[in-house]
Amino acid sequence: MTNLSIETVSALEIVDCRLEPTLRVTVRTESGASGTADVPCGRSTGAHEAVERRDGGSRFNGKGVADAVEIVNEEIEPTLAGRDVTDQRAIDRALVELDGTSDRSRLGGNTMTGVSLATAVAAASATDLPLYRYLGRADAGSLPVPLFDVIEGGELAESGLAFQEHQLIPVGADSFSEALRMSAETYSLLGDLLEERYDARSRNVGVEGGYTPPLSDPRDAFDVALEAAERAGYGGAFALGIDAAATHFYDDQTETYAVLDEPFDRGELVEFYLDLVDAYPLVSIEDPLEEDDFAGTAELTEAVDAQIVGDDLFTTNSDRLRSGIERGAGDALLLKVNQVGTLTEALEAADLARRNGYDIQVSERSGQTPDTWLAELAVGLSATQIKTGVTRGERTEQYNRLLEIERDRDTLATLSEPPWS
Ligand code: 2PG
Ligand code: MG
Repeated sequence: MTNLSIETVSALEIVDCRLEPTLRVTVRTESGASGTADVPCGRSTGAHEAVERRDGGSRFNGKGVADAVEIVNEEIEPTLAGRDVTDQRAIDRALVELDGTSDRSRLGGNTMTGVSLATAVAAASATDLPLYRYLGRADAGSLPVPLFDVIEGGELAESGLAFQEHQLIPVGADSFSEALRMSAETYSLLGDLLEERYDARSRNVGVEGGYTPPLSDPRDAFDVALEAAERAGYGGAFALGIDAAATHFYDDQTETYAVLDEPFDRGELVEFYLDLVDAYPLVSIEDPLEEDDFAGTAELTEAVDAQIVGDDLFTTNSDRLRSGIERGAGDALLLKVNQVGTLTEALEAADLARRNGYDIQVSERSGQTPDTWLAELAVGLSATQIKTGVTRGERTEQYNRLLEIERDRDTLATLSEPPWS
């Protein structure tokens, strides 16, 4: 045994920002170093994501993770004890083998994600490096550009909007701290503007801290967001993005999408996106079509002058990403570790994306905790973009960690250059 050997792996059932159970996993080494990671949970999940292990029954309305805790303590700890904590690949391979399923349903994608991430956090601590530096080795790049989900809809809020996220992107900022300040000023004025234009209840926020005005047309959301930017003195310094999360307003019986009053077929929805990009500074569209429509997504990617991000489309899965690359579907990968279940596989998907000219957007889940491994991962991976909602502590802690990294690392004081730069 070396002092980098894993001694214990343990888990605790905690709650996320929705007061729903999730896992906090701790890995300890023989040398006494330890690392803890919390597991995020999605709501608008993709059909091809790693399956979470949940208890069922009445406890926590079926969402408890007591079985997963037991799996960590009884099965995973004996499997990993004695292994080198810095050998992330071997540890993740052992988890995949121990699980033995293709969808991670035996151990649970949540269980595996927690152990995998806690291993990396413990390894960083054991080698005396900040996590972003450990993940990025010597060359952790510049800071990611943040996309702020300022107006919510879809599965994340009852605003009436079909698209899940309407994002403001501070494309005119020169540094992360400037991007954050510009966005904070604009977000605050957007609240005033929504109250003037609609009602005070518009200020209520959804799961990710974005406003929830009573709108049904995304163009109204764009107009008001751009006007807030003007008022803040940043006209032209913000672009727009959306996460359409189209699977969640797609009816597979009629093969139509419920975006506005009349349902759209695929061709009409593609036309709608093209019109939006013509009329607005819309530079990023996530999941424009239902999650298995590679052909339609490829058509749009080819036709539109905006980044097309695959979330439910790729589910951070190299096989699905490869299909997308072969067909020309999308040109950016949304990266969520718990979609695939291990850090190694997420990093492999990131590598594949990068080798094929796809940008990388590191992303939160709608169910988060204030754990900041996400911010570290974005920097460690040199991802050009991060999306992590807007307000609420579990989101703002990511921004605060990025501010610390910016301060600590002069060479990182520059912002990345996503495709729209
Ligand atoms: C998304 C995410 C996060 P969820 O669709 O991109 O914003 O939602 O975590 O619910 O899948
Ligand atoms: Mg999404």
